Amino acid sequence: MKIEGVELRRIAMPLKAPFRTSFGVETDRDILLVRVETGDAEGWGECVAMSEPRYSSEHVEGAADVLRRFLVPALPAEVDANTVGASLAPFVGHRMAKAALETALLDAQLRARGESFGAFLGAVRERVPSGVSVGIMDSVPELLDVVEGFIGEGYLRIKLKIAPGWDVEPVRAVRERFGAELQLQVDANAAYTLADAARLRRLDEFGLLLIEQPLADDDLVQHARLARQLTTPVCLDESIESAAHAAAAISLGACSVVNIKPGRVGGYLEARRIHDLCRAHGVAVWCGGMLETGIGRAANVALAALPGFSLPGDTSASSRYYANDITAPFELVDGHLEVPTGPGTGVSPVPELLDAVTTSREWIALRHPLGR
Ligand code: OSB
Ligand code: MG
Repeated sequence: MKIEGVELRRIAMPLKAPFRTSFGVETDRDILLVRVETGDAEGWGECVAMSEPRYSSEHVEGAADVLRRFLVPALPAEVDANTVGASLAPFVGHRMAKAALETALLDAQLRARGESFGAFLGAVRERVPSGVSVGIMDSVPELLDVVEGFIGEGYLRIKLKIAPGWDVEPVRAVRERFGAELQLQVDANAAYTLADAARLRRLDEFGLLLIEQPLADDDLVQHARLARQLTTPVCLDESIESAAHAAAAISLGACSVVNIKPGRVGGYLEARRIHDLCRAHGVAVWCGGMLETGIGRAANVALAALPGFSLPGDTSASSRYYANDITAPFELVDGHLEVPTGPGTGVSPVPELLDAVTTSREWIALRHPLGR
């Protein structure tokens, strides 16, 4: 596949409601979209880097910079999305930027041959169960109202963001109000240390599906120690940036569940490798989210249809995030999202909707000397 050029497009997407976590509050997403143009097709990738490096070291402006200066210029004249990772590997890190580019290339390649992401990745389901990630609220009554709304919409699992000072009480309140049958889990985004083990043990009585990333991203050893002190299964998010990290976490006993986010691990191919590895080791996986538009969501939903995804993902409907998505909205039907079946991701931005939220565009033409 010959690439004519790559467009970096920035869009501003106001969230319907502020999303508060232990690392900050998000009100408007500043999102980088990558579009590649080939002779036969175009392909889209959504970069999940956030505007500030608080969830991870990447941020949107840094991702745009590394794409324009290093990753796009490193593309060979003849690109195969399956092997392009090797051309990007000399540049350390920047997995979210790499993921966006590789996804756009994969999308173009699959569109050109009429194959869907789901078929390519190995999806075994036509629809995937959806959970919803609920941010930190100002009060427990407000939280209960929000959770009640999501349950009413049909979400099959609730994830509560927690932080020191917002953990046992909100979890207890949700359990008391909605009962033991509610599939419930928590996400700390690395807000605790091993010194908080006694506090975290108090969550054991609530029958949670899992606790996500209680400790620092670079602390697999301490996660293993913590896991031995809890009955709640430990799930890792921030700590798992590659299949190698997943292998290390599994062999240390640092987790028994993995949240797979394709952006965090450098793309869908690495995400599939992590899925395969976890499956072989009996480690459950589920598909995380980064407040994506329909572009990123479509590919996530395809990934979540692989056989090892045994828990509902943070694959919520478009309406959970945005009043107006840039694609046809993903809708919740019986608590599930349908896996797109069209070529590539199966979705495209609606030009007028996309233009209305675009804040900048940059075209990077690919020049290969001597027709290389
Ligand atoms: O830790 O899973 C996380 C959103 C942004 C950054 C990190 C996380 C999240 C979420 C929301 O929990 C997931 C979603 O609904 O997209
Ligand atoms: Mg998380």
